[in-house]
Amino acid sequence: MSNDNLFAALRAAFPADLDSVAVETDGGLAYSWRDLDRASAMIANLLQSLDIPRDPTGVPPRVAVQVEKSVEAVLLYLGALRAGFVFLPLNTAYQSAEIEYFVGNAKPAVVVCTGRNFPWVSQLAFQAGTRHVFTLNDDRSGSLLERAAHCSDVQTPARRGLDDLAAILYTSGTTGRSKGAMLSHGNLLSNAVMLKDYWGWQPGDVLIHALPIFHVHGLFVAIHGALLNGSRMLWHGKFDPKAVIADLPRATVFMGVPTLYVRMLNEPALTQVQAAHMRLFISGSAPLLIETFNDWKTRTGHTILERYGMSETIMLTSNPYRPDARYGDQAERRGGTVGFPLPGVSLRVQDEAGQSLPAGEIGGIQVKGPNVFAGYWQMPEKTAEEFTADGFFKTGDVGQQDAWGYVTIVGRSKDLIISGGYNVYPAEIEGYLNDMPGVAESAIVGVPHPDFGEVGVAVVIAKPGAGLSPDQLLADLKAKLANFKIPKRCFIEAELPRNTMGKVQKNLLRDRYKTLFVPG
Ligand code: MLC
Ligand code: AMP
Repeated sequence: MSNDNLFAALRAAFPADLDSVAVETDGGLAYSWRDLDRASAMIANLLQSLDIPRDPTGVPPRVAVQVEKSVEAVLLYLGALRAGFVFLPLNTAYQSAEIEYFVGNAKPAVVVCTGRNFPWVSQLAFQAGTRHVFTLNDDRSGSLLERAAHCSDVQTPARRGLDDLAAILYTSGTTGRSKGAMLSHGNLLSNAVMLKDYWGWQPGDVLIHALPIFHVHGLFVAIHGALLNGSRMLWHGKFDPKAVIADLPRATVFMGVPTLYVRMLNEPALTQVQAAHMRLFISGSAPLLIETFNDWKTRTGHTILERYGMSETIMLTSNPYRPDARYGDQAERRGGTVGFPLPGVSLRVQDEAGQSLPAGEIGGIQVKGPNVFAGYWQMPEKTAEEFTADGFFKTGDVGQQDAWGYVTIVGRSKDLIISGGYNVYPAEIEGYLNDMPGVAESAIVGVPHPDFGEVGVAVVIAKPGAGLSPDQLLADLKAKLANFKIPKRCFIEAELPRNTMGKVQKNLLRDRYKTLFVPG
């Protein structure tokens, strides 16, 4: 009987020479394919040896992970897949209130955190009923590896079906409460297998990995891509434009959010000669400005391939790597668009009344396919709201599809700011601001920013007689929330603009502050 555990498919793609290098780090370490296999087996055996009471929901145990980027963190991901556990990655910037919510909501059997954060993370985890808290640092120290060192390096992946849960990715909700998108082995595997072909992965490809590994982009799209192709990764612990440019002659594939491309374009070392060995530059997670797309082509001779995805769906659309027969031989990578629905993905654009719109008309983007998640963790009502009666997922993105099939995203119906590829939900931050002494109400809007694409700006209304300091409000927020969520500026105003229904007119605020960081 076959095993649909995603790890089994990844393992089957390892090259025959297990002693060749799989990952080379910017810290000078090299990991062979055998190392990946053995170390992930040891972690899987450790997880499977733990005393974990059976979950009343019948769902396999969750392992929540908030650690700095390291190859060992990838080994933990692979080990969790092998063990049949559900992997739950968390942004390293999250602070205690955010972590408290995630562990309380997901009830992980195992939590892995950095040694530095162990005192407060373990306290929150134990309070939430977690029995096992391990540490893992980016210098290969910590109790996880110490314990795993005593386990066998041979392991048979737990038997899993395509619909079995493999990962939960939290994406913040419009009401402020984060929702856990449940991704199955089948969701992840089908998307990875399709992308291997669509993006023309070749023998000898080498991927530069410079993204965080707690989101779809860095964890799934990049890592699955490389592993499924048996490709070496050049591992960057943190994105540094100079270091990535220096590695281009040794690599063939790079994946980044638009901010990474903008920062590399600021470096004189980025030239056609330096990029000559590269095969493919892929961008996604946030809109790529047409200027960035054009500048990149001029500077490097390469046309960036832009694609579009979400935590709930992994990859949905992509510009073509090679001429796409379905759309005519001429189909090219077109800047400002996110390309065609990927093979197997059905995409339609609907108006608010639920009518499908013809080519060229703007509406809500809805999708269906083997990559689309099963629903939000323990939120059946929320899940039902986000799916149509005929099974399409409402992405919350607004766009159009032209007569050729190219999809263009023009906006979002969800109140969301995408800053440097991270999602920031205004409702969450407004909630924190509104709870602060002296604050009557607040509104957070996104405005254009040359580096992050978009950043949050806070507009705060004081209670009568209260004296508020914008800097103090931002400092108070910083004490509570992940750094990237902190508005870059704060203004105290007399009132918020409202329409006749009393709804805050965020478009007017966006207009008021749109030239704060970029010239008008
Ligand atoms: C850091 N800061 C940010 C920020 N990143 N603020 C807004 N938006 C961001 N994205 C804060 C820092 O905390 C710091 O605050 C200040 O801004 C300057 O930081 P920096 O040193 O310039 O940031 P850096 O550490 O270099 O990080 C920037 C970055 C990083 C672009 C490298 O944000 C990043 O890796 N982004 C990629 C996100 C990603 O992988 N998204 C994929 C999601 S998956 P202070 O106060 O300390 O000065 C998805 C689906 C799909 O969306 O389709 O792929
Ligand atoms: P996340 O919830 O972090 O997975 O973010 C998903 C959101 O990122 C999508 O719903 C889009 O709004 C946005 N996104 C991803 N890729 C692109 C892209 N290429 N262009 C514009 N927006 C994008």
